[in-house]
Parts: sequence; structure tokens; C-alpha cells
Amino acid sequence: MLLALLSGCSANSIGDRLGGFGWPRHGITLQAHKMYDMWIAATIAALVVGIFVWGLIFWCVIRYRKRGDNLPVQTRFNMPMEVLYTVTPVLIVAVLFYYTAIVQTDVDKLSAKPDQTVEVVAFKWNWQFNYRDAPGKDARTLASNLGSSDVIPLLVLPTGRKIRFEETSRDVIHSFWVPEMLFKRDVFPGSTRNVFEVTLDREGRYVGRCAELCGTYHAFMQFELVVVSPERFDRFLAAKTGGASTQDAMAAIGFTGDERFAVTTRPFDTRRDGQSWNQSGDSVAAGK
Ligand SMILES: [Cu+2]
Repeated sequence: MLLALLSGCSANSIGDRLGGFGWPRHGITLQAHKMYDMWIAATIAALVVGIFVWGLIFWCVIRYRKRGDNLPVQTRFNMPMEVLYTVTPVLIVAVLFYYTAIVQTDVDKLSAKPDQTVEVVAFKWNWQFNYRDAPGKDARTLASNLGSSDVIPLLVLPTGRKIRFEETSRDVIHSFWVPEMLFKRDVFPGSTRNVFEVTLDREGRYVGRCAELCGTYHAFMQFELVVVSPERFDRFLAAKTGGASTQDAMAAIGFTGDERFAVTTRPFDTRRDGQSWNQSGDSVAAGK
């Protein structure tokens, strides 16, 4: 009952007040908010059950503590009791299953006509983001942002539009992960394309990472998600399709100086040419 009540209305605000119960707050997609509400409601339901059980245990410990050497009445086969503790857990599991299925279906849902399709190409050890004119393998790439050892790839996207991601890898299995989306999905090589959609609802810059151990420089395989208004996104894409570099296109929508590059992470040189590297990723002469 609690789960049903809470997931309907204010799980989000209750959860915020209680610190999110360990779940990262402030997801940046509509899908993330639904998963967050699900987590809060399920945790509150679990706490209610937990407090009830702890209460019963303490009540029994105190009420029926040992008072003498006579054995208390020994009861066997209490049918109502047995039915109760079979039916109640089944009901709890059924309710949890129901809401999990609802939220999962919603998060996995693909729209018939997404507003923007992005092909995510992962490779050892970087990312390429292709802005496509339609979903599907036969669509045309309008513009690309490619990462290198010198530049973190930027994935610039608008708020309020349905973004479809189509993932493919050139070599091994990687995983596309932006922590603030509260979501990650593996990127497979070959013909299997993982596809999912999100609608972003908060502007900002967020680090993205590979979340599947893919080789020596897996830890350096990072990108940055730049969420801007739809109007600025349109100008960015127009600049890119017009042949501008990613940094020039960033400048065209008002980012200046170092803001034209990633601000949440920085490149790590994955070329190895006799140099060694200190902890902060800066090159130091070999042998020092
Ligand atoms: Cu990877």
C-alpha cells in the first residue's frame, strides 16, 4: 500500500529530505527520475517491514522472557499463522515486481520518432559520437565528434527532446555510462546494437565513462556530456554540419576559452613512446 501511495505522488520529495537513501540524487533525465522514485518507494516499504519485524522481535524478547524453569505452552501447526506468513511475502514480492516492471518498461521504451539520434561508437580507447538524421543503420551521419589522445570527445545534446542512442563498438565490449543519467548500457561489437532513449531535463556538463573493463587504458576512456537548451543545440549542430570543428561549434553557442573543451575531465595520452607518467597524468621524462 505504501509503495503504491508513495510512487504515485511525493516519493521524490520524501527521498530528497532523507538524503536519497544512498541513491545519487538529481538525475538529469526523465527516466532517471522514475528510477529514483522507484528506489525511494521500495526503500521506504522495506523500512516499514523492517521496523514492524524488529518491533515484533523486541516485543517477544521482553514479553516472553524466561521467568522460571517450566516450559511454556508448545503450539504446533497454527494454520492461520502459516497462511499469513506465506501470503504476506508473496504479496510484497508481487507489488515490488509490478512497479519494477512498470518502471523498467518505461525506461526501455523507444519512441516511434525520436527527435535526435546519436550513434555511439566505442573503440580502444575513445569515443565517437555521430549525429544522425534518422534512427537505423541506413541513416546518414550529419556530423561527428571524435575523441583523441589530446581532446576529450564532447557529446552535446538538448534538453526536452527524445534522444535515441544507438551503440556499436569497433573492437571489444565497452559500456556507455553517464553517472547522472543513473544509467549505463554495454556497447557491443558486431551487428548487435544496443538502443535506448532518454529525455534530458537539466542543463550542465557531466563526465561520461566506459564502464566495462576493455583493456589497458580502460580507465582513461572518458567523454563529456554537454546538455544545452534546444535552441543552442540547433546552432551547435548547424555549425558542425557546416564543417566547423567541435571547439568552433562550442564557441558558436557561447562557450569561450577552455569552456570549449571538456571541463569535467581531461585527456590522458594513451600513446606510449618511452615516456612515463606521474599520478596526475602529466608526462615526466623516462628514468626519473
Ligand atoms: Cu571501454
